[in-house]
Amino acid sequence: MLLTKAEIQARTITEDGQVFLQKAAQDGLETVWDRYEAQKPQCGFCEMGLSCRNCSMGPCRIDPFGEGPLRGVCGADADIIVARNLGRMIAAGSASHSDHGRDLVEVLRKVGEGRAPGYTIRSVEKLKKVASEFGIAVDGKTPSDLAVELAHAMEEEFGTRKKALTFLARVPEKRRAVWNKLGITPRGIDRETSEMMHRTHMGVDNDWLSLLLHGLRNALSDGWGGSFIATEVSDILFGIPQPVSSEVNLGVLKENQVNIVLHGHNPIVSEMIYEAAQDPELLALASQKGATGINLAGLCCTGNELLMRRGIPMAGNHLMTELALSTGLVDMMLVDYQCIMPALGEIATCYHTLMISTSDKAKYPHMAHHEFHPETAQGKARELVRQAVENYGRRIPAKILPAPNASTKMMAGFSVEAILGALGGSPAPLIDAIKSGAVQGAVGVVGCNNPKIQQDYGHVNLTRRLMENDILVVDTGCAAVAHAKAGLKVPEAAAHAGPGLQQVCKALGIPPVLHMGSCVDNVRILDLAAALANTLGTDISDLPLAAAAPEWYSEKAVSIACYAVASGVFTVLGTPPPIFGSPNIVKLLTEDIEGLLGASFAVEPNPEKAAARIIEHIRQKRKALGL
Ligand code: XCC
Ligand code: SF4
Repeated sequence: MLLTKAEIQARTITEDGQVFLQKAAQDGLETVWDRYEAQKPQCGFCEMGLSCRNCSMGPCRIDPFGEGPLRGVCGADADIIVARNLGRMIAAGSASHSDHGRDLVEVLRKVGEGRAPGYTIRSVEKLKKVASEFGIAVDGKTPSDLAVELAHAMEEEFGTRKKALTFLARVPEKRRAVWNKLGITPRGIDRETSEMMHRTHMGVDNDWLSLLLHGLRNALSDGWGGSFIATEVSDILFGIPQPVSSEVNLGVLKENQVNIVLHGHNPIVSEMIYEAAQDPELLALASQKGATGINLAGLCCTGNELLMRRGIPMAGNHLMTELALSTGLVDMMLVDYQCIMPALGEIATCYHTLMISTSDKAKYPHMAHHEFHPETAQGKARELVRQAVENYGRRIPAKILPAPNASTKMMAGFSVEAILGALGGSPAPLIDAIKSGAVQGAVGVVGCNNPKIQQDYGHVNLTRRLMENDILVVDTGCAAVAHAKAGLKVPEAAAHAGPGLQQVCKALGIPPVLHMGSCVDNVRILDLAAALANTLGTDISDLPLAAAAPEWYSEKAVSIACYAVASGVFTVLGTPPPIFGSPNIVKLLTEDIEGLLGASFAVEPNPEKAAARIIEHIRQKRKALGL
């Protein structure tokens, strides 16, 4: 059934999204938005966090109006049930990032052992730096030896043998004291997740405050542990991102080239595909088939990883993943894991697209499974790129619709190293700009798309307001792609910033919105915040900083938001988390937690109002610093 113009516009602000929503409808596809409509009304108990199925005496639910049951069969009340549910969301998010990190550590070890042909150490400098942080003597050792030693040391981080995670050494003293006082210093990465699952089993931790405190510790084990390892090891293996120009939106898919779209999160597979796509033999095959080249494009965070390091263009963010297929131009989509809708495989059956899953832990309906392992990844990548090339000729002309709009230019690659590089090697110029007021503060705008919110509306409007008020925006994940599509990630976009920020951007030749990477790369933002605080000898919570996730959907986003607040950063969520069934917990997280951590959460779906709150927060922080 075709959609009306109003229906389409209510779903997304993006031009390509609007075109391909109609194309998908014409092709008879059911999209994430249709399935969301079909789910309405969604369960009110679950929305409020008041349902529990943690054991087989249940499922249970608490009546928020006090007319029905106020306790589950075991006796758990609203506070306990909401806290347990939130705790399990954090555990799932933290586990996802951390398992991603572990997979990279495995590759690092195998590279060192000479068992991962095709992979190498691209940043020996970072390898040495991180190895030193782990107490490994680096002098006189080969990169291979160091890789093995560092991998072993990192494997230890996942277990229980440490009192605190190694990367906590980068955290300002004052912040560590806060964590020690509250008893939330993260220990082993897996340990905190495992303990969360234990605590939320029936009959274990039934004090909602104690559960939530452990939730923060679990989230910190992600932020300063699993995700931190993921980012640092990715840099060691694939290189530290440096500023790079690229393009974004469905216009990056080429009619006359073999289009391979890479979707998911972990760069392990996509980096090998990137290498294979340069293979002269495969390029020759492509031209034999009538294609002028092999074109890679990214979706979600696998896309962000490739964009940051190789300048590979982005086809889109989370809600574009189905619509990308409806162009009829995708010859192969390769997925690894996380945020890959299980609907994708079936949608692809409408086209000639080959759908390939690559991880032993992530299989999907209607996808061919080609498992990648470090030992065999190089050969596997060539085999799959060859298949994609051979599939080029099987496109169905009647189903092809190239994007009517040109792709939008963007810049990416702003690792902490790159930002400090642009500043001349130290954070001092940024601190000076903040002191002078040219830059009022900095905000991380991060996270997903969610069909409950008009696609990209939350990100783009919040970010525009912040820029206009001289607030530097750093971003990651699908938010970063939203900003790029809106044209905010080119130096010329500084024209839309306030006068102070405009000047700083012009002087440095940078956009007002800096792409810092994928979702695990939110730790780059933490790292930068910690470096600023350390330079000033203060705590992160003293700085004029904030974070926002205007359109978040995933459990990983819950973990990220929790480690941001626990690290001292005020965080505004656009979609409401399932906590409103417990007034006690809402009060704790939005008010009282400030006294414990120097930061709190806010929930504000309206981006204009969210911007106003953040601007006010930054004003307060500046005032407290005497600025
Ligand atoms: Fe995007 Fe990272 Fe969210 Fe997934 S979670 S929708 S930001 S791809 Ni990371
Ligand atoms: Fe019900 Fe308690 Fe079991 Fe949850 S743990 S399902 S509230 S009995």
